[in-house]
Amino acid sequence: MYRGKYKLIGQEMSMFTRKLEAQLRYQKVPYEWMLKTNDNREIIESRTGTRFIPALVTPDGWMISDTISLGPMLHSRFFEVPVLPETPVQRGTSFVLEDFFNHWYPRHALHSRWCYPDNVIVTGIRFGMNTLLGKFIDEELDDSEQIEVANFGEYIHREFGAGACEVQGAGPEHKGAIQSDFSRLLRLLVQHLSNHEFLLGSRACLADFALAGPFKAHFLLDPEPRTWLGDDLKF
Ligand SMILES: N[C@@H](CCC(=O)N[C@@H](CS)C(=O)NCC(=O)O)C(=O)O
Repeated sequence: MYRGKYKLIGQEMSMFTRKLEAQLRYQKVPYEWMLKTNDNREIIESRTGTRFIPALVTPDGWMISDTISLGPMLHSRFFEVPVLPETPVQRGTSFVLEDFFNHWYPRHALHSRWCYPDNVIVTGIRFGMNTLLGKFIDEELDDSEQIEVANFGEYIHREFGAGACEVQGAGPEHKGAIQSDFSRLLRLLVQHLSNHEFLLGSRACLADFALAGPFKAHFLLDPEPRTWLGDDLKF
């Protein structure tokens, strides 16, 4: 009944879109991407009831948002690849860690994206590709498209980025605290993942996807946080 193709609606630079993508990939859910753009924004938001991404379209015709509830739903639907641990302690730990990654790392993600002018330029072009042109970030741009996206970073920084950093306590004045907290995370991860394949052992759980999201959408993609990765994660 639930077999068939799913659709992941979101954007490539969104940590929660990448979180859901990680789960879809791990569970081998058949899916395709649909970028949320200025042209389809209204119709998507009228169905999901929210401006937040991602949303998931299911083969049975739902369009649902919020990875917090989508995670367990996909766990049940694709039970051959479970992503909720069986024991109560591990299951509880997975939810606690998922919540922590969802709510703590947006600070580092927002700060590293919007508080460094060179990063704003690069990331703005990528946002413009997804939002204005409906293109993926590895696609080519012609001359007029390049002009269209050139100053989009400045626009999103003004309309969203600067304010979001302030609300999250992640503005330029928090540079030292955020960078040192990020180094601590990296040290712990390198130490843990040198002995374990995933956060809670040999299988991924919801917390792993919540960790993968900000790395894929921000820390491994944006030029600024890539310089924070240090020797252990040079690539
Ligand atoms: N609880 C939601 C959070 C989703 C979320 O915060 N998405 C961000 C993008 S990564 C968003 O849509 N932000 C839009 C905004 O703040 O206006 C989930 O887990 O899916």
